Amino acid sequence: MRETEHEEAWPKSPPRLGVGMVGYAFMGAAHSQGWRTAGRVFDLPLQPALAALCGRDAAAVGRAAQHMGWAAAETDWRALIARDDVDLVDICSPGDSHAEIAIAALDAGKHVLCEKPLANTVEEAEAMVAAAERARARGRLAMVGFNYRRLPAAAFARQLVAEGRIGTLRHIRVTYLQDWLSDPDSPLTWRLNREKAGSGALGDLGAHIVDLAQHLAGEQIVSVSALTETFVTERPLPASGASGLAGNAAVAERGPVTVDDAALFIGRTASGALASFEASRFATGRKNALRLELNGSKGSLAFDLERLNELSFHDHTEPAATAGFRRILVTEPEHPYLEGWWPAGHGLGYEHTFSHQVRDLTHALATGEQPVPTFADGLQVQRVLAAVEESAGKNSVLTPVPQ
Ligand code: SOE
Repeated sequence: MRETEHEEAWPKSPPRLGVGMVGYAFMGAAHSQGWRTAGRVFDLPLQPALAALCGRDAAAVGRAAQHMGWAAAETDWRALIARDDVDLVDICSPGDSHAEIAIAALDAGKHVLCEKPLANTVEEAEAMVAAAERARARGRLAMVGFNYRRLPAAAFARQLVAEGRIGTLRHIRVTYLQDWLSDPDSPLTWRLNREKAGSGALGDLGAHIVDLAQHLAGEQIVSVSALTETFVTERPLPASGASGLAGNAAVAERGPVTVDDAALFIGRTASGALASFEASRFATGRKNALRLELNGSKGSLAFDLERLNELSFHDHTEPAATAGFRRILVTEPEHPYLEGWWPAGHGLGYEHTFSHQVRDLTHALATGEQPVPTFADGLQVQRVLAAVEESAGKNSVLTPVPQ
């Protein structure tokens, strides 16, 4: 086959996008899956190259790099940012590192993808937004990784709301429930330390449901009233070799839990709709149960992460005799993101949201358009979380019931 025929048959590979990632635990593994897979499913305008993985423990990060498909390993994020083969820095480390790494990477001329929540404080998030604005003037872009926006069912729900299919929004009702901390002898990990994590269930799970609710509704939460609780106030230190077994933990040194175990808050949206949110790590039996319902004047939508290929839709304009919630199987080629995957009915999973995140991010980088959610979107979520903590601190929401 002559050279030109070959080129026409097999288009050239798209330009390389060198990625450097900080952190290799759960989110690092999930993001690696997205970076490895997206270019094999979608026609990306940039081809991600897993250039380098960064972690403090040289042996552990070396093993993780080999296992997850990264070409090199670094033990200092500053060295990662300085690499010429890294065009984008993906931050999958605990929240206390997000601001320092993102600002340094943007100022060094790299694009940035930062895991949620954007930062541990509003002040840090504001500094990150300023850095993103500086960088955008130089053609470098930043995005925050609220991956649940990229579930096909969630993206399709947003389309239906935007088309007016549920009419005027009246209610948002969303919960995100896990139970991995319900054992009081589970060790005191970084997620239970305010300096490392910023907050507990509120920032970890609450950030997701605030962003997702606002994204689907197409409007923001403007006021809240809240309760938070720490059910278990101290736990065995991991260094003491404690396990989840009561016997070992009984002798292990214990340390204080300095974040919330659960948050419960209500709020109003800009249009006056009422919203309720619940985030807990103590909902025994619920493993990763994000459930959302929007009620409007013309209909309702409901979603359950444990049935993530489905969206329930009630069209209230239908005759009552035949109306009711019906299940939409969100696997048709015309549904968001499905064009790259399997025929109708074969279904996707949690991990696919990270490939969708890479697809959208690479398209934005290639065209120079701002990827969403932006750091400013992340800052707005941080402000909602801060208002929740302020309200919970006042305990203003509780009126004693006369006994
Ligand atoms: C918490 O356990 C967690 O890992 C969150 O940090 C992630 O953002 C969520 O997608 C799954 O649960």
